[in-house]
Amino acid sequence: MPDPCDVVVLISGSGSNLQALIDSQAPDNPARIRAVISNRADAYGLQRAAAAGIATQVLDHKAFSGREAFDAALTEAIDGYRPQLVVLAGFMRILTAGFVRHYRGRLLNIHPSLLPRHKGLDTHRRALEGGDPEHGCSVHFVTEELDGGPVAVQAVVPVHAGDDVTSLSQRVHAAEHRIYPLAVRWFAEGRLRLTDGGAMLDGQRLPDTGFLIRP
Ligand code: NHR
Ligand code: GAR
Repeated sequence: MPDPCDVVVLISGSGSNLQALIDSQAPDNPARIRAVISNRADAYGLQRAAAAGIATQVLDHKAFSGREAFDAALTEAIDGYRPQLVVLAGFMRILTAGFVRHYRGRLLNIHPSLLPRHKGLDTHRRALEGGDPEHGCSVHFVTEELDGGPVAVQAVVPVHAGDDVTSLSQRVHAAEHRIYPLAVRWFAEGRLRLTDGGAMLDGQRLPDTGFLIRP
């Protein structure tokens, strides 16, 4: 068994991806969620964490003079737990270059699209309006380029005739809840890492899609 991998999870909302990560904790999984930090006091994910006995903290970005000050406080809060991995799970604040550099190679995000398609917000609506035959989600290492870091895992879901944002986002969410625990576990096991050449799994360079999962 590898050493435990301490994880801090950042959230802003419902925390269903956090729940999937909590549910994936098991004796044979080295990932250990040590703390959950939210920029919103009303994030439901804080209740999920508390119910699982995980430490929680709220850092309201509106209480800071700007992004640099918020990210400095966030860094201090995170580093208090000395994590090997920081996971963005529906965290809705863009992070400064300094923050991203500090956690280079140990910062993952899940994004609700097949990157590099549909970076940014409102991805399900854009996939529908673009007539995309397929949509999905991507786990990627966070770099200074917003939603542009190397992809670790990607899951494809079909777009069905008659889909609306609700039905499509539900299908994507179900896929998110499969691939985020998988990616976090691979990282915790030392199998997934970021190098100057991109994301690697078991010593092999991953393709631009990351490890690709099709329906
Ligand atoms: N930070 C950096 N530097 N790089 C990334 O790749 C990041 C990041 C911070 C968050 C998640 C991302 C997503 O998966 C993420 C990736 C928030 C926004 C945004 O516009 C965009 C992308 C993502 C998260 N946030 C607004 C802001 O002004 C606030 C929006 C809101 O509060 O609803 O920060 O999509
Ligand atoms: C997820 O769909 C995640 O991909 C997305 O927010 C949702 C959070 O759900 N992330 C972003 O849009 C980041 N900008 P959750 O709180 O239930 O995990």
